[in-house]
Amino acid sequence: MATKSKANKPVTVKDVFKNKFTPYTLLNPDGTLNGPAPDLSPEQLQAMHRVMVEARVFDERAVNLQRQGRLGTFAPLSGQEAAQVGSAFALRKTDWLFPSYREHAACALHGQPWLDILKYWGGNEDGSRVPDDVNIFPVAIPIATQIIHAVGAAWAAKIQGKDDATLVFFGDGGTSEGDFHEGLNFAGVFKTATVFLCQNNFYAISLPRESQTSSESIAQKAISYGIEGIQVDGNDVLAMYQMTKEAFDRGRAGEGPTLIEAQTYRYGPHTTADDPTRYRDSAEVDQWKERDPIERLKNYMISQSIWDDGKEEALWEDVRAQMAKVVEDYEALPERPVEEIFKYTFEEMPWHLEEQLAELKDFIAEYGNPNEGHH
Ligand SMILES: Cc1ncc(C[n+]2csc(CCOP(=O)(O)OP(=O)(O)O)c2C)c(N)n1
Repeated sequence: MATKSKANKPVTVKDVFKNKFTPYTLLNPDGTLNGPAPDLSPEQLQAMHRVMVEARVFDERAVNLQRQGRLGTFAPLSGQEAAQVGSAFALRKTDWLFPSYREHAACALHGQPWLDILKYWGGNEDGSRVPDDVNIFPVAIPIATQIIHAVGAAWAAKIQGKDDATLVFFGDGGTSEGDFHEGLNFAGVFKTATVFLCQNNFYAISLPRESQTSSESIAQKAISYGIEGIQVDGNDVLAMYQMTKEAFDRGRAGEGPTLIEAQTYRYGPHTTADDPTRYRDSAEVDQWKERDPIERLKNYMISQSIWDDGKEEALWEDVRAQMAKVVEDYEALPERPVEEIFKYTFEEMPWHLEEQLAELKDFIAEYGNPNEGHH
């Protein structure tokens, strides 16, 4: 797992690229390091830790709300916090983030309010409206479509003479889509400042990674597009930050894009509509929990004497109160009219949507609103 650094030189993407089929780990589960620490202040480490805890608590609350019929379908991320927070921490405010549907931690870190994320999953159209000064694209449900958007945006920035980068998230399943191929190919040719962040959580819903592709790794796919691809321990927030930061630096300098395969795991179901016990063993889940990303950073901060058990306890308490308020605010929102789900794609509603809306209204008149109670 570990990649030793020579002398005291920080390990670079190039070093890791040489042993491209071995995931790079900097921070071990017990909190020890395999090389020099990245340049992060105690406050920055604590900020990373806080967002990871926020994401974990948000997840718990959102799944419970869904189970109680108080929220629509939800895609939990627990277990994948480090892959998202480590990489998104390397973004500058002016860089653009392109999420799929599971990147709540990355989005919150880059400035999207938790309440908006909850609104999205509650079917409230406002949840797709990102604040003006926050550079995040709307959630992409069609797999891998966001990849080409991210390349286009980075190319546009390059044409405009800006050194803004783009970070795009997708899963191991997303790499089987044509958009993945087109995006990486284009980015390689035009040397866009794009980081392709594959969170390989080893399943695309129920389909295991081995059945997804016969490639030995996802990272090696980069080679065919003439770009660098690396495997990183996705439960190691420091390795994720270090590699993404360097990939951005090279991208901004015109040296092209990077594919990062972050090996991680989702503890929960694909979405609340999925039952993972039908396709995976609980022993496998337990094994990954021993490499928990939040525990790992906590252990490191304690070893650096910048954290302690008391602070940890107070943090969880504070975050639980924060998320309780988010849920309270969400549930206090006025109910939205059903027309809204038909409204925002076309300036004028086409005939087939008008027909569907009329049908829905008839249904509600006869049977009541199935969405009642959702905000
Ligand atoms: C183009 C397209 N095909 C199929 C689906 C249905 N679908 C939703 S999620 C998913 C699996 C995606 O797995 P992966 O890319 O590994 O991402 P993960 O959910 O594990 O993060 C599929 C097939 C979809 N949303 N879009």
